[in-house]
Amino acid sequence: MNPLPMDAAKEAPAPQGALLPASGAGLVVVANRLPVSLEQSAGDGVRRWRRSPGGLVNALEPFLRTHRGAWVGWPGTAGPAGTPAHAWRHEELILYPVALSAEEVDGFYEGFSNATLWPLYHDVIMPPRYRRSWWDAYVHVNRRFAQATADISAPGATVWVQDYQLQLVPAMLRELRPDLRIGFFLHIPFPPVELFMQVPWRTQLVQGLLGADLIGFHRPGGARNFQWLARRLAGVRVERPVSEVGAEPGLLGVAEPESGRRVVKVGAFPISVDAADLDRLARRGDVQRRAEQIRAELGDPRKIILGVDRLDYTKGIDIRLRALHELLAEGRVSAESTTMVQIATPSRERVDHYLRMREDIERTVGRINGEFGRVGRPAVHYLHTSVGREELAALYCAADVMLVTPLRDGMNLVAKEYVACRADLRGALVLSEFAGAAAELTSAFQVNPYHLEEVKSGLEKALDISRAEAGRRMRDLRAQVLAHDVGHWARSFLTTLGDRTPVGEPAARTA
Ligand code: GDG
Repeated sequence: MNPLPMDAAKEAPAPQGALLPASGAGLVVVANRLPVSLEQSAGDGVRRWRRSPGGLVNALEPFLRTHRGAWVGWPGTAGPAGTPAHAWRHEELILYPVALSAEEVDGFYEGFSNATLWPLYHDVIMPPRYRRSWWDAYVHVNRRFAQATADISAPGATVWVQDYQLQLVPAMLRELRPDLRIGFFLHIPFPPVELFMQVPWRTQLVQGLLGADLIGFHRPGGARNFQWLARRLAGVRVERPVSEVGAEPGLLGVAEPESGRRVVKVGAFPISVDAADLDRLARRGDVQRRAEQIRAELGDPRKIILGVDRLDYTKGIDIRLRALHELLAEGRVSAESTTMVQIATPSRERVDHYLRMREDIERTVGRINGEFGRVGRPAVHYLHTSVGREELAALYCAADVMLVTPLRDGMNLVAKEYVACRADLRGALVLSEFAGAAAELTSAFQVNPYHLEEVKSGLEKALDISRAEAGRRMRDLRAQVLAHDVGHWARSFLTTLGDRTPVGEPAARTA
């Protein structure tokens, strides 16, 4: 039995069993968070590990499970620094924790990751803050992740590093373990080059990523921005540009002291959801009954509008509330017949912007309900909480209109989950054109979230849609999501990463 490296974990059920093969794991996912979190049960008060909600976890967990890989990540609770780590098992997953101290969480996670990179990569919706101490923490913690991964990877293993918190890991890991095949995937948008150039440590970030054999983005635009920056900041050669369409990745030639040249592939891999699983879940009798019950509990309105997001300023929750408010005020939507439900999952509650945004949103909800609600019948039901998977599926099934209005979003899985849950071919999706998902979900009502009148008319059209048009649009959307699910995403990334077909000498390509 291996102890967990955190005080809090002493109250959790003990991890069991001999885990990693002596030679190490053959497939390793490295992410900021482990795919579990410690939760206290309301019933017996005991703290247990639970699978955490969130895009990354939902996307990777089913795939990793079938491949019996290991997952390196932070368990989400600060513990004493430098505690030795041990692999442990949760259900089918082998987990390898990287313990972070409270200071490391402050500098690396809340500081550089969430107050510098997150706003910068989302079009500076909020001003990014550049602090040298946060950068130092980022470098230090990335090195810890790289070391942990080097310790548990089998010779020649495939390692898949995830997301913006770990952009230095590929190069650090390559230095420690040149035998590994290293992939990196960015779950958030990669910004326009002019914005990226703000970062005082821009060259180090680009060089960190260039340690990978394959660097994946949601959209070709992000991949192209990266290629341009790699040439400009690290002097690498663009041997094949990323194309808008087509499966072939772009190629960068990196000069290496020993081999002379190493090829880094760069491409777009739009993530998706476990569509078949959600489809099955949503068809279940208990989920369908719960959807009907939700409708009844809301007072059987003619139309239900739904929003589901982490409470984050990128998601445009304020915009959709403003759109609804104006439509109600103009008499274009009636609170008698229409009710909105907004699930806002708590997120990053220690970062200032988030506290202010939460207050703003709650004030707006209060104002709408004050003006348009009546006793027992608010216009907006706002829940600052996370709901279970079945409940979420039931909400998707109950919603006539799904409102997804981010100002910028790497992909947005909620939009795809809604579609996957609507086998009945009913319901309508209003989708921001600044979500990565907009490139695939072209039969949604697409809106520019910066143009309030457009959001209002998109919402109005979705509310007034005929049964036939809803069916046509939903059939198109489902064809896309069911054929391009999360398995397709993971397979295409790992196949491209594993493909060692010689990609030609630079002279032949650029002559
Ligand atoms: C990042 C990128 C990209 C939310 N509330 C509840 C709940 N959720 C689940 C949703 C969905 C996930 O969380 C959210 O995923 P998103 O894609 O919408 O957004 P981010 O968390 O910002 O994810 C994003 C993603 O990474 C993957 O690459 O698409 O652009 O920002 O799966 O269902 N799940 C449950 N209860 C909730 O209350 N059970």
